[in-house]
Amino acid sequence: MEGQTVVKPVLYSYWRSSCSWRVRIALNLKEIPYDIKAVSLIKGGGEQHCNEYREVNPMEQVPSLVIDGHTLIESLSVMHYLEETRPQRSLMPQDCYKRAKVREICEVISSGIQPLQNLIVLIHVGEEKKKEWAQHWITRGFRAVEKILSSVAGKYCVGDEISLADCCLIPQVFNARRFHVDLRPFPIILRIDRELENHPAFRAAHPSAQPDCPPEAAK
Ligand SMILES: N[C@@H](CCC(=O)N[C@@H](CS)C(=O)NCC(=O)O)C(=O)O
Repeated sequence: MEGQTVVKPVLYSYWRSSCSWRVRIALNLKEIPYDIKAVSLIKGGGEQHCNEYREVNPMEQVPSLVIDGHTLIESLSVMHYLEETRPQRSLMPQDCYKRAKVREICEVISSGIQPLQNLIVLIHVGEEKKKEWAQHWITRGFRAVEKILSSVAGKYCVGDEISLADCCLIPQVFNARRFHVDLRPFPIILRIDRELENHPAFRAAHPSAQPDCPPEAAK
């Protein structure tokens, strides 16, 4: 793009946020360079609630992505924007049925699991009950994901190509482990997690590799 200054996208992200992690994976897979602006979900009651950040993301959540002169929120919507504007290394299959299954897995995770174990909900549930609560909802959602995968998984969630479904699944497995969910009933989920744990794009997006990861949690 001669004569045009290419501005690097900026991702508002928190190291342990699974939704930020989804977008980090997609950016890495598509080899889009980006800068990170860390938003601590913990410090001072959560920087996501400060006035300045509310202007960026009225839901007071991460991630948000500033790209092409726009500010975008909602991880799935952001990943679809990347897919539509940067088709290199496609993260959606060509086949319509497979595309539907990718969206289905993304929805089960992003609407049916993650919101129920999100920080703001766990604070409301209370310290005493939060582990059991998170385990219940993650297990319930993973039962559905495992069932869907049993008919569509190949090497990855849908067939043998990495898709947006994998971008959503891997961070959710990390959260499941954080809450000590018994993952033994989910052999396909575990196999895909193992398949992708050493993939460079996934490794670089891992919480432990983030600039705001506290030293005690860094690998
Ligand atoms: N649907 C949103 C959910 C975003 C979300 O829940 N983000 C979490 C971190 S993974 C957050 O910012 N939580 C802050 C809070 O609960 O106060 C998306 O996919 O981007």
